[in-house]
Amino acid sequence: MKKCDVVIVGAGLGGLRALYALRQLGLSATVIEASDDVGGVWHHNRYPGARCDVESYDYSYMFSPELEQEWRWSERYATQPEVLSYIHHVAERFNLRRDIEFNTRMERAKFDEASNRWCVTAQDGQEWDSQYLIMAVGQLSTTKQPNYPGQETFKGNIYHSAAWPREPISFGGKRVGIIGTGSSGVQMTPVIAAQAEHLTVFQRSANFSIPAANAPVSDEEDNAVKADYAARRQRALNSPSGLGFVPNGVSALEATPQEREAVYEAAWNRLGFGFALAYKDILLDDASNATAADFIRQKIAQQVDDPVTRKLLTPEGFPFGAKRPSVDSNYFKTFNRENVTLVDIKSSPIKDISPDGLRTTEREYPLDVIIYATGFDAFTGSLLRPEIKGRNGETLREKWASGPVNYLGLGVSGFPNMFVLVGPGSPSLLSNVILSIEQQVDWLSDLIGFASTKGSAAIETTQEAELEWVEHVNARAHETLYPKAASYYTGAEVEGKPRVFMPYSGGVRGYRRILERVANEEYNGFRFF
Ligand code: N01
Repeated sequence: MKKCDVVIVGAGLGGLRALYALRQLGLSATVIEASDDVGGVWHHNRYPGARCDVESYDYSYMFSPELEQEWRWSERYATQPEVLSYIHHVAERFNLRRDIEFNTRMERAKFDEASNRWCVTAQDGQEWDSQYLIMAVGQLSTTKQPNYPGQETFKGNIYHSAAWPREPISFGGKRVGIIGTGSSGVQMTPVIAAQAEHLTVFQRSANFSIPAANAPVSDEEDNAVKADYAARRQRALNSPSGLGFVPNGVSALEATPQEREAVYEAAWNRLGFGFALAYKDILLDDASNATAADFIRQKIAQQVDDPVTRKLLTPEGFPFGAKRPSVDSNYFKTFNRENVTLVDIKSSPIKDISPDGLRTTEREYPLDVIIYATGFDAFTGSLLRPEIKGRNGETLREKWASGPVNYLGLGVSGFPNMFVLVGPGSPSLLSNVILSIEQQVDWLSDLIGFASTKGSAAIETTQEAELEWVEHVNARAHETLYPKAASYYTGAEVEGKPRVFMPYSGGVRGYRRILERVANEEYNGFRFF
């Protein structure tokens, strides 16, 4: 058994940042990573058209001013290969690989109450004895794989967007079917449509999507951002979502229809995701939200020629933004192409897959390639896959049987010295995740430093603090419109999953203030022993 201070699970953006920070603290850390390289979701999601929908300058680490200055982003929204090469650069630049065990999937971990240490076991039998366990496994890393009858008989290839092969796939001359129209489906549709002989998109629910307004980054723009990077970071840290967009302080209902139209038009043409902040109450008030949703529906209508397809692509029945909207490049217009068909699988669901294609309850679609863009078992999928045993042998699966409970999203009572990065109960997927990672990792390093100064072997969340936090997360969620959609924020993406609102909707600034207060109160809500 190998001994170290910290085992970090996952070598994505979170795990790498945690490794860097804990080394700075003088701790010995080992990262275990199931795949053969760094990058997490950016390593796996290689589908055509994959790109970040947070602006590159904001979707990057802020811990190293030199890195900030030297890295040159080529586009406003970086492609997957560019984000991945950035992550590789970081891993090399800070010499992180030497502490990463690749091809090593965590199978279980057990807390030993006598020594206050974790025993972490990998699938291949390797074991680590560590004081701390940090789960940096990602929120969107356990794929949701449909299991249609007959899929094993399909003569062509079936791919999942998040388990994409490394070698390029040629769609030329092929009849391709995409199942799923979330961000992944929306990003790949225009790119595959331009290559395939025919593309059929199987849609269960339409969602809102905002144009990315992507553009190359000019030298002038690059210089301007870098001259003022610290201020840009401050804006991001002080914004609700960590994206740097300062929300318009006005209610959508206070504006005249003409003013609203102008504000929405400007946001539509430039802000991408930030469209939701065009007015302060779009995500809070049904009537305000309806003004934004109507504007987007009009925009969709203007882009789609065929009335039946247009209606199908128009989202209805839930507020804009309550389900994560997509950010797209020419998604809706793609359905005007002769070689693209949209199929409504809500009214005629997929029945099975045959050797030659896919059958809905209505008809058969001959296909050469099928793509599942069906998403993930979000937030808890990867946390609950391994068996994690805390105090008294209770597993995390048992503890979270009715949904995740934790304190600040970070600590779980009964699981001393275990911390979760950007998981449920934290701003996580409601924020610029990389900023949230840095916020949590720096705070966690201080917490661990504090425990070590006190001479404590263990840090554990109290049950009272945990209960209060869960109530607070719920209360904040119910001040918003988020719970009004069946989304992966609420556990609706997986049948049988507990239906609770998972991320913290109080914003990264609000969250940071809470973290600061807790730290100033000598980490109120944690006990040290
Ligand atoms: O997954 P999703 P995603 N049969 O869950 C449908 C991030 N991301 O991979 O809505 C038929 O959003 C499902 O339909 P419905 C981002 O946070 C970021 O697209 O459940 N259809 C839906 O249409 C994003 O939100 C980037 O009715 C089925 C789709 O599949 C998150 O990842 C890029 C089905 C799943 O959509 C997830 O996005 C891409 C079934 N059995 C993704 N099961 C960036 O740019 C599901 N669907 C950073």
